[in-house]
This record gives sequence, C-alpha cells and structure tokens, in this order.
Amino acid sequence: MKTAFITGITGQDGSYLAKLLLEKGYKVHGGVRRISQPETTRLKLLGIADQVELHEFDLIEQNNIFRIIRQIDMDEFYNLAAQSFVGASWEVPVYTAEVDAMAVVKILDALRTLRPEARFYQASTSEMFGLVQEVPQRETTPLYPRSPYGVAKVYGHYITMNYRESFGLHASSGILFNHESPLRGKEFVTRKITLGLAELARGGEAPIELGNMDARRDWGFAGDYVEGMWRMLQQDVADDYVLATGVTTTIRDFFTYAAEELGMDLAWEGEGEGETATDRKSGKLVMKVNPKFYRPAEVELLIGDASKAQEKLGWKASVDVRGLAGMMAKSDYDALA
Ligand code: NDP
Ligand code: GDR
Repeated sequence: MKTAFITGITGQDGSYLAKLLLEKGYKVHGGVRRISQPETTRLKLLGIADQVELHEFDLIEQNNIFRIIRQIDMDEFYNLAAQSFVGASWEVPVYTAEVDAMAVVKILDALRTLRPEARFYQASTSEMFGLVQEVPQRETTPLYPRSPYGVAKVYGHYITMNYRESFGLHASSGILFNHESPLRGKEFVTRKITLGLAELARGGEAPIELGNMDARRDWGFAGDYVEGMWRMLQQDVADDYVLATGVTTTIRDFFTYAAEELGMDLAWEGEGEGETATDRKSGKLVMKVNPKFYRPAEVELLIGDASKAQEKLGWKASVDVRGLAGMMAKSDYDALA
C-alpha cells in the first residue's frame, strides 16, 4: 500500500485527489490549518472525511513541514496548499509569497534532507503565463506573471525544477489551467456565477455583480485534473506538464451556458462598466458589472496545449466547458431545494 501526504487536502483539488488516491488503495494523510473550526466540508461531501488522516499543518511554519516529513513514511507528497485566490494576492502579497513561494523551497529542502526517495508534486498554474507571449500556452512558453500570486507561483515552479536538476529529486510541476467543480470556492468566478444564478432561479432578486467579462479562460473539470497529477508521479522520470482542455471561453459565455442550464434566456446590453444581462423569461436583472471586481493587472487570455500530457501520460480532459457550467449550475440549484 502506498502512502501519500497532501497539503491543502481541505481544498477543491485536495479533496478530489484524496478520493482518487483512496480508490487506488493509498493510505492518505493531509494537512489542515489550525483554525477555530477546520474546514472539512468538501471531504464530507465526497464521503471520505473519516478515511483520511488529518494533521495540523501550516505551510508558514517550517517546523510543521519537518515534523510531517519525518513522521509520515510517505511515498508521494502533493503540495496543493496555497493562497489560491488571485484577486486577494494584491491585498496580501507578502503572505502569498510566504505560502506560495517560500514554503515550496522549505518542503523541497526538507524532502532532500529527510526523505529524498519520496516523489513530489507542485501545483503550478497557467497564471504564470500571464501576459500573452504565445497561443496556445505550453510547457516551453515564456512566463510573464501578472499578479503577486502568479509571481509567487513562478518561484515555486522554478525551485521545483531546480531541486530536480540539482539533487535528482523526483519533483514534478503540473501547470494546470483553470479547473472547477461543484466544490469550487465561492469567490472564484465560475462558482460565483452558478451559485448566484441558482439563487435567482429559486426566487432571489439580487443580480450577480462581476468584473471583467471579456477575460478568457481554459476551464476544465477538477476531477480530471487530479488524475493528471497522480499520473505525473507514476512516471519513471519527473517532468513538468500542462493540463488544459485547449478551448478558451469568455466569462460572459460561461455565464450564458450556466444560465441556459437553469432555463434562462439572457438579453445582454451595454458594455464595459455599463454591461448588464436580463432574463427575458422572468424580466429579472441577473448580472451587472461592478468595477470593484476589476483587477489591477489582468490575464486576458489563457488557452493551453496539453499534447505533452496526452502523449506521455495518456491524459485528456473529459468534460467540456458547457458540460462543466451545466454540472455546477445544476448542483447549486439542487442544493438550494
Ligand atoms: P483551494 O483554494 O480550494 O484550496 C487551497 C488549500 O490550501 C485549502 O485546503 C487551504 O486550507 C490550504 N491552505 C491555504 N493556506 C495554507 C497554509 N498557510 N497552510 C496550509 N494550508 C493552507 O485551491 P484549489 O484546490 O483550487 O487549488 C489547489 C492548488 O492548485 C493551489 O496551489 C492552487 O494555487 C493551484 N492551482 C489551482 C488551479 C485551479 O483552477 N483550481 C489551477 C492551477 C493551480 P483551508 O481549507 O484552511 O483554507
Ligand atoms: P483565476 O480565477 O484568477 O483565473 O485563478 P477567477 O475565477 O478568480 O477569475 C477568472 C477571471 O474572471 C474574471 N472575473 C472575476 N473573477 C472573480 N473571482 N470574481 C468576479 O466577480 C469576476 N468578474 C470577472 C477575473 O478578472 C479573471 O479574469 C484561478 C485560481 O484557481 C488560481 O489559483 C489558479 O492558479 C488559476 O485559476 C489557474
């Protein structure tokens, strides 16, 4: 039986990955932050809260990292914990750097010292591509991050590569494009949309307030992406891989797909700060732009080329963006019954 440790096990990806590893027969350990009430909702929703072993763990604390790596006889270490909200990273840039950048080298150095045979996964991100340098983006595309989050993740990415090359650690980075699910955090745009639309469809009146409607993202389903993470660590040789669907969609189109799932028929009016959407059937205003949600610097276009992952890992996204928007809208609508 293999043993894995997952940082960020209470997050979207951590909970799906824990489920996948349990299905594969792993003993699964995970790190949870010491807060007044540890957030295990997602693990409970997936029915696995009592099958994983949770440990108090904060990436800020170097001694926590050493303790865990010394204590658990692990084969695989998945580093999924992060201050993961791009928008917040301008508010807490130093904290974001501590957790998303500095903690990565602390883990790598502890692994090198205490458990060099363990395999390591780093959660890198398409946010590292930032300002468009190449379309579609692949493993070799130059990086140009546009947020404190993106900048911190670039450090995490390169230090993972560096420890692989310097010390021969089996350390891989997954450069994952946006992936979503019914378990997505409520501040991310997809879930904010599907939750807001579900409330409107159940009789609510409050329009959803959004920022940049023209940004384009390559959205896939989180369940597919955690399978890709696992496959990376099963390779004989560690490497970096893009995981993406290869399709890019505006925020506006994602909104439309989710609204259609709930039987709405949208009329779009205005542009920029004056843009709105109204449901023709109910006459309700369902969306208005609020510039408060604009970012100081934006990533306008993400579209990934996952052909390396397809060729070497046999990985391919199985859910398209319409299916994803529908799945999330339906889940939020049903949960409000
Ligand atoms: P979530 O925000 O859902 O989960 C983040 C997890 O990190 C939570 O479990 C959170 O704990 C934990 N965490 C945050 N800060 C700390 C800390 N200081 N110490 C220990 N744990 C901490 O993110 P996702 O699951 O969506 O993403 C997983 C990883 O993948 C992240 O690193 C993210 O940056 C990266 N990524 C995500 C993509 C996506 O589209 N989802 C795409 C590319 C990369 P708590 O529950 O207590 O808040
Ligand atoms: P992102 O996801 O920044 O790509 O990071 P998010 O859903 O926050 O934003 C996507 C795009 O939507 C635009 N947008 C809004 N975003 C939010 N959150 N709220 C709004 O009201 C809103 N209106 C418009 C944003 O400007 C942006 O262009 C996610 C995270 O999971 C990261 O951790 C991960 O690394 C990347 O995906 C890949």
